[in-house]
Amino acid sequence: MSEAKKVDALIVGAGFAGLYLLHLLRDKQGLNVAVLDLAGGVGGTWYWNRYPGARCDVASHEYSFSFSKELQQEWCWSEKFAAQADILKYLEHVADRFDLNKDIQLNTKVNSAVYDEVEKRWNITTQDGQSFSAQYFIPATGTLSSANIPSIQGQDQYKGDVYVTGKWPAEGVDFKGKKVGIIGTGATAIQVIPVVAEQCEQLTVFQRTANYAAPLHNGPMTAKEEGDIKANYDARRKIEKNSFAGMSFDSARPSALADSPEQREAHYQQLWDTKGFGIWLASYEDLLIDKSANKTAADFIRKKIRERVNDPKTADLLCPSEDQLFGIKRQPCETNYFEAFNRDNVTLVDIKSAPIKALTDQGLMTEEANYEFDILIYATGFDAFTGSLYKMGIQGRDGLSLQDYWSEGPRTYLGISVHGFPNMFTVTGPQSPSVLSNMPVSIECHCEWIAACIGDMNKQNVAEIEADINHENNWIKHTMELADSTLFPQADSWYMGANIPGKPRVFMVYVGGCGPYRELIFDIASKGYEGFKLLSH
Ligand code: NA7
Repeated sequence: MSEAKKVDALIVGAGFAGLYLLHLLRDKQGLNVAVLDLAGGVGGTWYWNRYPGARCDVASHEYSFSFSKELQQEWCWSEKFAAQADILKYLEHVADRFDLNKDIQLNTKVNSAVYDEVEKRWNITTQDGQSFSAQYFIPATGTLSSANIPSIQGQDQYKGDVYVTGKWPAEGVDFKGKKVGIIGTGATAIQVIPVVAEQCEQLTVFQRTANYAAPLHNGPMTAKEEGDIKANYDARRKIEKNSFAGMSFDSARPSALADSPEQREAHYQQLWDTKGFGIWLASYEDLLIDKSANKTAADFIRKKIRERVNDPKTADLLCPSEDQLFGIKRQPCETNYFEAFNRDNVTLVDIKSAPIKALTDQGLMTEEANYEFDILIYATGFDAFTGSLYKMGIQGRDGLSLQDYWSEGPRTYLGISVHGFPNMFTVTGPQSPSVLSNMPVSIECHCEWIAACIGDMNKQNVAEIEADINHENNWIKHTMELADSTLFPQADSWYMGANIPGKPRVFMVYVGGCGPYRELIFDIASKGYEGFKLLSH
């Protein structure tokens, strides 16, 4: 093993978060920073998720950095909702424009990150035998970056090609003349299915749970729209930062139950016709709190699905059941998803009533029938929040592993810091707004807080900052109480860790909203980092 390379901060991940943090710490504070990433290029999520139809459901001008006015004026988005290739190009441009690549090591897997209590530094080792010593260790590994491939009997028997949406090959896949099977009907599959259906000979969709998806309304970005956005960026960014979800929707109406059925129908219809996430995040304030209010939106969407799917039996299967609440799983946005099932070459198979028994050499066997295909796609989601963190062998004080400390669910203070893991910051970590928000807004918020904190520590000659255990406990309690005041914890969702066998079922997101959260954490910083223990050199 070579001698450890000494840096002030070591960041893992070169997506939105890693790129911005590198810029903040290196260029604004003159620190010595290294970024490591397993991928062969920058981009994080947008490097890996190259599957057909991959696109962001947040408007392109909102799903972008706000920190550089020049950058946001220079960059032109070609579509209202950017495709994966465009977002990747944007992030590559950011890396070039701010000269970030020289401090990013790609194709580098972190094997361990261990805190040395005597030296008060993190020792990080990589699979290729490098070692680093860093005062600050910052996992910026993303919340949905560890693909979940379910364990199914006979997986090694299947002789066809297998692809996982979250690890899609850069060279693409040729579906021409192929029979394709896809497992999953979540937000990802809902993007994949209509695109692959047009390219392949036959597509069989294995659905366990139907989803409430709403039309995305993508299209080319017109010169007028771009001009209006660029003329008003400052005001728009302010609205995003102060909003609940980091997006600039009009305010939700107070209560679905207070409106008449006609008013409600008109309101839902208007959102359905114009805004992807609108019906979920900007329709009614009680939608995700009150079951009766929730049912009004659920009924509306079921009706819309039935209007779009020709075969009544298929439509029934594609409609979420009456006991499935709307929006407590992440609402997918779609383009021609429901129409894909009107095609002659697409078949929907219900694997709730007849579950998958095994993969066979030619395809898949359910409790009812056999299906054959040349290509199998897993669109089966992610081990959210903790998956990528646990792969890095993180150990804090007394050699305690993060995995052991979190054995009953993630524990953080403010979603940024973990007791027993000093000088480690979790960007958009559990118990922060994170995945229930427009990620770049939450990422910028955390990166700016972390950079300001490191700047303050250096000015005050502080060697160590660590979350106090009582404050950590109180934060967990607070986030749980907030979640319990909503319907969110009632779903078997990845927000709850419910999609991964054996994972503790704990709601992992702060639902107090981006704006109030931002105010709160910067207020805590301004009060001398209330709830943290600071130790001088
Ligand atoms: P999701 O939303 O977790 O969806 C995964 C899908 O895969 C969902 O339909 C699951 O059915 C299905 N699934 C998972 N495991 C199995 C097994 N073992 N058998 C059958 N079906 C299974 O992941 P996505 O990638 O679509 O979206 C995740 C986020 O990425 C998205 O919200 C965006 O923020 C980006 P289930 O519903 O569990 O019955």
